[in-house]
Amino acid sequence: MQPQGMKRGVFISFEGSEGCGKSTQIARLETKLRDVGIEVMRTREPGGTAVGEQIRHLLQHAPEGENLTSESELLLFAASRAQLVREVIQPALARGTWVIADRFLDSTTVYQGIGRGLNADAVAAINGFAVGDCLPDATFLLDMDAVEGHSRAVKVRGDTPDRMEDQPLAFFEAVRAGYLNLAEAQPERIQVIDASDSIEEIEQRIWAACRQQFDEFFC
Ligand code: Z5A
Repeated sequence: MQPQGMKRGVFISFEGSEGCGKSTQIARLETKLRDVGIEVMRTREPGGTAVGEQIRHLLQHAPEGENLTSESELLLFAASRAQLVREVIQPALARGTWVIADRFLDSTTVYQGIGRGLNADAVAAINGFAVGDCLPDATFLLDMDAVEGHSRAVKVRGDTPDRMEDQPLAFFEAVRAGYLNLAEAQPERIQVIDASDSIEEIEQRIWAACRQQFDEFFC
């Protein structure tokens, strides 16, 4: 429940394939929001809580995660998010802080549902159970060619992929198509942005969209 007289913060998520520029744009949006006096925090997934960071390690780097089945993978992503929602996101929104999420439930819908080919109804049910009614007010999908995104990511991290990154190109192409289908189905929430435009152009577009959609916060 929202405390009386206090405006709930805005919840924004960023989605897209590796290297599409989520972290870059989140940092810029955070700065712009702070500059106009809005309190803001960012989260990342998997991770963002002590439990979530352990899950992240298991999912991405730990040798114990090597034989994870797709079903276990799905449940681990969901567990990380369930913790993050209740421990971090909901309390922040309730005290009026804006939350910018580097990935949220659309990642699971697309990576586990489409990429891993898990049953869509099961993924939707588990996603719903994990987040309850905590859904983003707006989502920016940074869309880009999978090969280009991959080569950007390699430049940052070097050529040693973690467990999630170590998939064939077809996996990432399916993920991209899955994201675009999701955006088409939910145009009121998900805005597609061409991630191959310049960093500055994308920043301006995201800022304009936020100013327009959440104008009551900018008086
Ligand atoms: N995953 C999942 O399967 N299911 C789930 O439910 C969740 C996640 C939540 C998390 O990866 C992995 O988990 C991810 C999905 C899966 N696996 N994959 N593959 P992560 O958190 O380690 O990393 P990531 O989310 O994939 O993102 P990233 O690689 O860190 O990239 P990014 O944040 O989107 O991009 P960036 O760091 O801002 O930019 C990359 C480089 O490009 C950098 O040098 C920038 O300066 C440059 N850049 C950025 N924008 C531009 C533009 N516009 N032009 C030129 N260059 C640019």
